[in-house]
Amino acid sequence: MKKIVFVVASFLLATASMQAQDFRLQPTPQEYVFQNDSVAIPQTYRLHAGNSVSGQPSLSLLKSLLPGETSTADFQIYVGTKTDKEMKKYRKRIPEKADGYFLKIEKNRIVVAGADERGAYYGLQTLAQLLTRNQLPQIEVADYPDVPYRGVVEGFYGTPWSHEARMDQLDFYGRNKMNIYIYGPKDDPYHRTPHWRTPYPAQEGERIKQLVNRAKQNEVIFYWAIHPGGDIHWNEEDRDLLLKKFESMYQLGVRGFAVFFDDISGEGTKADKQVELLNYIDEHFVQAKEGVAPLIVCPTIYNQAWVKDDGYLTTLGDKLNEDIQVMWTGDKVVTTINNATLDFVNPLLKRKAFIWWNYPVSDYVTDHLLMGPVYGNEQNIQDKVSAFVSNPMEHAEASKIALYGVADYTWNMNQYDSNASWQYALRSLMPVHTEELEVFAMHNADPGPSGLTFRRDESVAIQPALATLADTYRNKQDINATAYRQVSEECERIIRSADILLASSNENPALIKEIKPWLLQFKLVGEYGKEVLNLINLPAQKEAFVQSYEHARALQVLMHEVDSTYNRSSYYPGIKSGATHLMPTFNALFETATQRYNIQYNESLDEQSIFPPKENVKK
Ligand code: LOG
Repeated sequence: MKKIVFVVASFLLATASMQAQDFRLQPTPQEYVFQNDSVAIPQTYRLHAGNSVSGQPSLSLLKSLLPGETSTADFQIYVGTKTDKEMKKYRKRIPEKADGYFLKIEKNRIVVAGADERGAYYGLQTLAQLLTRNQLPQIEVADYPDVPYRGVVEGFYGTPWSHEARMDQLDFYGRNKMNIYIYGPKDDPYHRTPHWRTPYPAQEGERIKQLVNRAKQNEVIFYWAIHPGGDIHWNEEDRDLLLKKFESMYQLGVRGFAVFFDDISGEGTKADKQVELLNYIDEHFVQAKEGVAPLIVCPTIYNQAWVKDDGYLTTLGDKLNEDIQVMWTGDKVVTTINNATLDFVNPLLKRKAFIWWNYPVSDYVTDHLLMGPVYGNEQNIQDKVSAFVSNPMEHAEASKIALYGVADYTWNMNQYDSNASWQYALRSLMPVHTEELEVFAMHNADPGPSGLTFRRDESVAIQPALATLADTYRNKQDINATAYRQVSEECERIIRSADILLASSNENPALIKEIKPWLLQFKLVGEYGKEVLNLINLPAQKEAFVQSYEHARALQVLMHEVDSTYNRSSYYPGIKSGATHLMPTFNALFETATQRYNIQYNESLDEQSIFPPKENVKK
């Protein structure tokens, strides 16, 4: 579909208080037109609300944004969906897409017209973003998502998110127009073996109830996933226990259900048995009960690299009831999503794949943080997927950096700009110390080598200087002054950013708490880099060299200590920071400088850098 985007720059320039360059609607709307004029934020207004939004999240959101409703005001606000008579005049302007909306702000009126209730809610979320300015722009927005279901699957190994983090995430999804959250943390014993058959204890059940309600307020569909394949018996007893568990979740308010068969072996993997169970659940539970969303399955073969000629996917595709959604992670377990893998799998599944995107999940490299931009997914796959959900890190707040990107990408693929979206995420998470967070995030982005072979760009801007420095030093050429200065400045920036972020926990307490061990490590990386730069400058000064060497060595010991003190995850314990470009370069410089010193003075300083430790074998 062709999209038209008009942004009238003069409007932005005309309104000095708006800091135009910082303003961005998120996710990027499909079409919008700014006029030159702006409108004062109405203190009072007369409300014309359609029946279809009465008692719905859209209306509650409006009332929380603008409390001044009265029957006498001049300013009018119209809210509704295309079926409401109040919307008659605007019906033609509403995009004919689920979750779509039309928003118009004029001198004396605001119109929010949804294709459906969720669309009206999203129109109000756009209004909410515009209300963060001093004045409202006169604007017309016609908007809808590219991907019908966008959101998160909490599907990682490791410590499940806390209740508070989940509540906060659901609000975040609402604000960013994501409409699905799938609960399936591997280490919740009631999700998987051993207790998938048992209902939650009362207190945990109560929490699920709260999550369901919070999801509803945010127009998010709350899915609860069960993972029975580790020890399921294909008999009536287990089938009925599974349905009983689902029934207990239904009683808590859950209206979306998923069955995960990933990462299992043995009996549970049989395609025909899985299909039989899933169709049974579909017919006797999902279809039979009031208001339940389509069933989702994560198959055992959920990525292209694992496909054999055993007909597993063909069986699912041919035999699963047609409204059952099937998850797919792409051409490998952890990868970016492209047309080729969808062209491969959709015909086998006989439906559009439901994408489970394994990013920014870090359970296969828990000693790393994945804080870089979201990039690499092809930007024209919208018509080949039924949904796109991201599997995050066990660090909920830090995962938002990627989730802002996922929300933006899935809403408006063609116009997705990964760097702009990343900048927006950094600014949203740390509005005051955005630059410091950017420095940290750019150097903590790559998972590093692992069996899953997924890599991300890291330390991009400083890479050329690091390479020049390392090459010239190794080849005994003169130290390149520019590269030296750039790396030196980067080390200063790293130290400064780490300190400032460590001291800024009041700006985003949850984020700083999650990343604190990595900030401590990051600061040491900066200090180590700085000392190594000293070291390579000092071959002629024996004493000064030894002092510098001792400090660099001490910093290696301290980094080792951070690495062996924090994050005792049973998966991959430890704390790695700047591990792809910064540390290897600093270590190479350290080692070469020490070798040369030993030769020159016939000494025997230990030439091996001791951090990171050598034994690091990953899944
Ligand atoms: C698991 C998932 C895990 C992810 C990354 C799927 C469908 N299942 O290899 O729980 O977080 O990889 O390690 C997986 O991706 N298995």
